[in-house]
Amino acid sequence: MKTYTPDPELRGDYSKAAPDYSVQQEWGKYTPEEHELYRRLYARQAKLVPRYACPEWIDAIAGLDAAREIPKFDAVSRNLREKTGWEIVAVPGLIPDDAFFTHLANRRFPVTVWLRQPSEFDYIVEPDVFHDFFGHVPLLFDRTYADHLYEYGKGGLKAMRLNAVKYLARLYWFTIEFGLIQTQLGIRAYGAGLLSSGGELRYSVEDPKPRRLPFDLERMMRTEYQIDRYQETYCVIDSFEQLMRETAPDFTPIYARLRGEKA
Ligand code: HBI
Ligand code: FE
Repeated sequence: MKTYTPDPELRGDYSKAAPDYSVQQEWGKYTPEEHELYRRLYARQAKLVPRYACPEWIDAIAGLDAAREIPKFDAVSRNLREKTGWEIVAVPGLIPDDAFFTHLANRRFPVTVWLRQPSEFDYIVEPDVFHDFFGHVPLLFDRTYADHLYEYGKGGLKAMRLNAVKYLARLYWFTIEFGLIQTQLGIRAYGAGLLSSGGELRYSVEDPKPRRLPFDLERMMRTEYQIDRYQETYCVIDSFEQLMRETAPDFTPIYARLRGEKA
């Protein structure tokens, strides 16, 4: 088995992680200050999401009772298992691609246990529990989105064998992290990086500056992304069914083409 040396800059305690990188959430160890910070993050986003989040996300968060304190993953997992067969698995932070994809391919979504510092209220580079939970978990209650993410996990393991994770990661970035969706109410956000952001959520939906392009798989896979500023380009899907349908084909010839090989 490959050993994983976390980037020395990565936060989180990897020393107690199981081989699949799971840890205990140890909910009792969160401090009152952490619950308070989480509550403030939640309250800020709660003012924005009615106008900017997609309906599926809004419907799901209502059933989660996640506004008061950092949620207990076990309780949410019980609920989620019933609805879509998914569960949450606690992780120390970013984990290697193979571990990440393997969890998704088993309908387990890795959620970081630690919360950002108060000084990072507006911006954080790495995913923390607020981003992972608030941004990603509600949509796991949507059957089509949940099925897509399961397929993505399987596609990730395949992309590793084909040495093409770079291309697949771009798809994830422009959809699961920063995706927009066309709805009857106009364009809304479903990407977790948007839903958990104090500034970019409104920007992505409303600001005239960024480009909002229709779904184009190869274009996404060709496009490098910036992790440290608002996106210049967003991809707008028509529906989660479209996302599922357009990502169903075998990507092997596309990867070959992108590498400049003959398909
Ligand atoms: N680990 N915890 C965590 N969360 C992620 O979103 C994540 C990860 N490891 C790898 C990874 N994402 C990406 O490289 C893949 O989506 C491509
Ligand atoms: Fe994320």
